[in-house]
Amino acid sequence: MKLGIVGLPNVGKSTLFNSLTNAGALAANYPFATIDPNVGVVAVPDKRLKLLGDLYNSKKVTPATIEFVDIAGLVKGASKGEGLGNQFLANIRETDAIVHVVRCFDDPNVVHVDGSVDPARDIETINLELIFADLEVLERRIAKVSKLARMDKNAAKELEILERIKATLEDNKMARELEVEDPEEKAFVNSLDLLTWKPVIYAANVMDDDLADDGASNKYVAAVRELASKSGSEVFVISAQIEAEISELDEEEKAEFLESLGLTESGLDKLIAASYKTLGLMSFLTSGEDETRAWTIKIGTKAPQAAGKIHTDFERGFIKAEVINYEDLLREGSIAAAKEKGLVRMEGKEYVVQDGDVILFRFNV
Ligand SMILES: Nc1nc2c(ncn2[C@@H]2O[C@H](COP(=O)(O)OP(=O)(O)OP(=O)(O)O)[C@@H](O)[C@H]2O)c(=O)[nH]1
Ligand SMILES: [Mg+2]
Repeated sequence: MKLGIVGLPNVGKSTLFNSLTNAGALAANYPFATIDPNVGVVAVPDKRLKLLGDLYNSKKVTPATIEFVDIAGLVKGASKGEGLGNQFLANIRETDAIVHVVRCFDDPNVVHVDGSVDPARDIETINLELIFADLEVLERRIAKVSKLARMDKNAAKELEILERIKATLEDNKMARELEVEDPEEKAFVNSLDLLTWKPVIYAANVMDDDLADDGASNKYVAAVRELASKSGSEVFVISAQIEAEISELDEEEKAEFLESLGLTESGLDKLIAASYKTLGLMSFLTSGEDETRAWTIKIGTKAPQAAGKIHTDFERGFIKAEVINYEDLLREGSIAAAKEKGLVRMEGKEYVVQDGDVILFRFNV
């Protein structure tokens, strides 16, 4: 999973990015790969992994990961070259979702590019720039496809969809507001990598005081929530500054610090929960002496396709899956004990994998 971070300049994107990549690396003792200073890989915190790894005496425990991409802030007119322009948007075209950081804190020491804090206006500014960037992509594509459309039925169909998206954007709406039911059409729109087609998760960046009640008494957060609810988007409240402090702590200190703030989870935990929810994702686990590992799949994935996440051979040669619920396994203390109680099920091709399933795939190639 890959997430791109957008927002106005100086709203806390890099502060958040740095603390997430730092914390994610620390929390699971996973060496985050800095592919590029602005791309970070974060381990998905999952308490089940360590316990399961201990049970199997695994040599290695591998968490699921999320890749974050941090880009420079956009300003009004970015598509026309204002500020640093929108040259960096290409870096987030190939992401699964957009994290839109919105400033919801007052601080006279931190300059706001538009002179005041106003989430509704700020969100609109960014959304418009994303719309303009997508329009450029569409116009180029339309120019190419329209030449073919007279001769080719497929191209004609593509042109029709492209025109429909263009009209939506010209109406100042995000592409994702367009209803696309047909799976083939959907796949085509997906392939365009339009920024406004991707789901968005709003990160409301607040002062530490606003964390305990989840931003309930912050009027800026209320404005973000109102806007987000119109498009059914997730909002999560964070303090990038606090997150930066949390990222310096070890697990135990982190728990204490969170408690002192009246919190049960960090911003990273919230962001991951919001992204899994937005993208309809869940995890299953595999465990053995060599490795215990978490795998991310879409909710509703059947056993052979889940196996294919591990290796294409597993999907091709799928025979069956030996499945046990994580909690059952932990309670029984070993797979042998669980088998005796009949808690290990043999599942076939039609089995829909559940969150927290521990699976051993049987395959033949
Ligand atoms: N008070 C306060 N200041 C913050 C918070 N988050 C970030 N800042 C400050 O805001 C300034 C800008 O933060 P950055 O994270 O660099 O902002 P950015 O969004 O990456 O900005 P660009 O890269 O210019 O687009 C820094 O001085 C941060 O210390 C916060 O939660 N509270
Ligand atoms: Mg930055």
